[in-house]
Amino acid sequence: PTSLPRLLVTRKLPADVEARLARSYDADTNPTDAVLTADELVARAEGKDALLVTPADRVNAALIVRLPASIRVIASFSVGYDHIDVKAADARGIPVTNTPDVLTDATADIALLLILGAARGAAAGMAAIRDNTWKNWAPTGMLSTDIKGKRLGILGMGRIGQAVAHRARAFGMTIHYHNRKRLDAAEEQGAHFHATADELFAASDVLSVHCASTPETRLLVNARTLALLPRGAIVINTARGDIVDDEALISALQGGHLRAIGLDVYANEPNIDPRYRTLENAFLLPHLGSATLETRNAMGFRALDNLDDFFAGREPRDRVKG
Ligand code: 8YV
Repeated sequence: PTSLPRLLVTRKLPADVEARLARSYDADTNPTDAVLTADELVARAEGKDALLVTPADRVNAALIVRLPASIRVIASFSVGYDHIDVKAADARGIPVTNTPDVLTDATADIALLLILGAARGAAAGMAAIRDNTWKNWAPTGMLSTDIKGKRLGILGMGRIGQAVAHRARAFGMTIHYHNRKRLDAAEEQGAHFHATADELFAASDVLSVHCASTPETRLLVNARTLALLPRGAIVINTARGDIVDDEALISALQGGHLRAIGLDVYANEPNIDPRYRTLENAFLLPHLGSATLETRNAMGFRALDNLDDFFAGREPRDRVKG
């Protein structure tokens, strides 16, 4: 019998995904959630044909040059691929794939949860219940703000940004966006295009970050651009933590320029800036964007579809470009 492609899977994946990959691959899987060190990953890649990695695996140029010659393809269990130096992989002729589309709705749902949670003071409300400080209902007690009628500024109007716009319209928000290129009318659906991020910030009551993390977008949300937001604005991030300058965001919130923040991603997660843990008006989640069973199964199956394509001699559907 022909031998199955040999696959290193760096993290524990959902059971249905691992059951499928065991049928098609000679898989070296990771039975825990532990993240491999670079040395461990390189050592376990020996003799393998493919890697299945996640954003916790820093597949940078230094690691890629150390990979054995047997590695012919890298599939990421994620839509974001800023953890992989795709140019370095291309230089070794190693295609890289991601898992777009299948996690768009789950992530857009978390963005709306954060928008609503931040705008309506959900963190303070839960704290009042848990701390038993809620003593009575009061006409002016714990007042927050409606999202109806507010301007939602979407920074990066790709699949997830457009799915967030679709949801936000149902909540009565008007949609503004900045994107490298303007969408066509069908995609735009009446949203207001802003040619620069600065113009978008100035027109946003709620700013929601949905761009990829690239050298151009890193620290795009910073002291200067935050100051362009109207006073009392809300900042939401479900994209990547390194697009936001933590110091600037925390100062803008503590200084009263921002009403609230809602975050699902952080710089250096899970080792987030400790000040986030005690901030008022911060609705914070631990990177739950795609964390539903249905979505994580779909991501795993999509990653395996890409690997199946490759080993069948087809161009993988979700090959990304450096
Ligand atoms: C998580 C994500 O990485 O897909 C992405 O880019 O950030 C999320 O889906 C996911 O938990 C995979 O590790």
